[in-house]
Amino acid sequence: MRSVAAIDLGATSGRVIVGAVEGGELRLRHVARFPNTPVRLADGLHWDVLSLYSAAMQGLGRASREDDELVGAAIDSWAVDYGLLHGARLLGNPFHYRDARNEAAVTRVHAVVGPEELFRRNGLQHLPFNTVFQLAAAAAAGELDEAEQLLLVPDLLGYWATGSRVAERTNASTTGLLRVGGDWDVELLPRLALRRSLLPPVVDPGTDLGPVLPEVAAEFGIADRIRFSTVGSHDTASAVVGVPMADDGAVYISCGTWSLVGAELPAPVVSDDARAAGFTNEGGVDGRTRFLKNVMGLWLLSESVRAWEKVGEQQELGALLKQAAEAPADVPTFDANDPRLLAPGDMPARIEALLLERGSRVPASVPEFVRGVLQSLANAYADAVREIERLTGRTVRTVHLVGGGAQNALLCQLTADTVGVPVVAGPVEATAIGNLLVQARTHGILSGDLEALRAVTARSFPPRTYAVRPFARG
Ligand code: LFR
Repeated sequence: MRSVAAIDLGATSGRVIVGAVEGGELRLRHVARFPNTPVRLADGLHWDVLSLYSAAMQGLGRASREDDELVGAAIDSWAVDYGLLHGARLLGNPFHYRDARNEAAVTRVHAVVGPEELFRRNGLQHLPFNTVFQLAAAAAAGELDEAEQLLLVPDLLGYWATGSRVAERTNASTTGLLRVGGDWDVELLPRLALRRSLLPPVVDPGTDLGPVLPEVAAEFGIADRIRFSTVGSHDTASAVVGVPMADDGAVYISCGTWSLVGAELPAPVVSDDARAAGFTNEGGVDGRTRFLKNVMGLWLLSESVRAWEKVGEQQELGALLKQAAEAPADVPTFDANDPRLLAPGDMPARIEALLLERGSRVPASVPEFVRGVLQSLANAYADAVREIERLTGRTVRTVHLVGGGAQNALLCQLTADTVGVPVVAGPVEATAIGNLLVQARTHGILSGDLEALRAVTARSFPPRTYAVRPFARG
């Protein structure tokens, strides 16, 4: 039975997962998991992209040695970040999108192309780290002078593995430089003093990138039969493929470091209303539109835990969540989308400052604090769902919550209670599953449209449903 491997890189960890289809069901085999630890240097916050590449290729080598029938591999990761190349040489470590340098660059870009025009062209929610702003910061620092080509993170690793240079479409759609539903914005590029040649050709998910290079195969012990192809290389695009939603009454929350709250639409919505509400139109697999909003996500918790650990208070998240479920329900809440929560740093202090600013009391205990964070996220989800209904005219009857957050029972329950519709939780590995399903289709292991692929997910990974609790809504 032929199988394929997903290399799925998240903001805090990466994994290699092999998938095979057996009796119409997708079976997963977890082969490798490795940390993704950003490094702060004098010039800013960076990704350790060489470690990620090396760990991913080692994982793939192991996967191919353990499974004679492994035929393919594909990479997905978070969006917007990129490496610059001169010839084959990487020019410095890629910057992390949470680096503070983008703020000043926003003003410079907006002086050339205002926010309204930018949204009409690229359909994106304004996020200060969209590649278009990062490139303005890079240009100001002289980093583009020597650069011949830009490759987004999954495309960069794919290039190292195969020698093929492409820009996979779903991830390219997050740069701000792709016309909504189209190709590179060749009219905008010169206005921003960006060379067209910096950007490689755009390809769709499901494109063959060729076999692993012989020297890479030898270095990492990867079988030379393995061919790389593109999938929804933006992790969120793969996650949306992995959501077992079946009709227009469903929205999804892809919940990990970020929570992406959205609907899948046949075409973009670039109305002023959508822009004002902070919605994005990212490119989906098979030409679908991911109409969604970035909500701050579990970053609020992971960054709080990091702050507590720094002062010597070890907090085990599992135990904390149990205690949080027993904390009183009327916890103080804050705006989870406040941009001041985006950067790394002391999260509990910033959250307390937000609470004080709005005249709220500060939580009396860590469990109460955690419950306050989760309730604030649930409030932000409910607002986003109401906006989706208003902007698309759809009536939402189900929320599918996928990704790591699907394991967080308290978050799922608070979301059901606050949005006021049942939450269908899982699969946890929706991103890797979406990656594997699209690859399986590319290799002829599966066939059909996204609905057919989602039916495989629904059969293979029974979800857990959280009903709305009577009287729980505030
Ligand atoms: C989620 C994600 C989001 C993107 C953010 C930054 O992992 O890819 O979709 O907005 O990370 O790249």
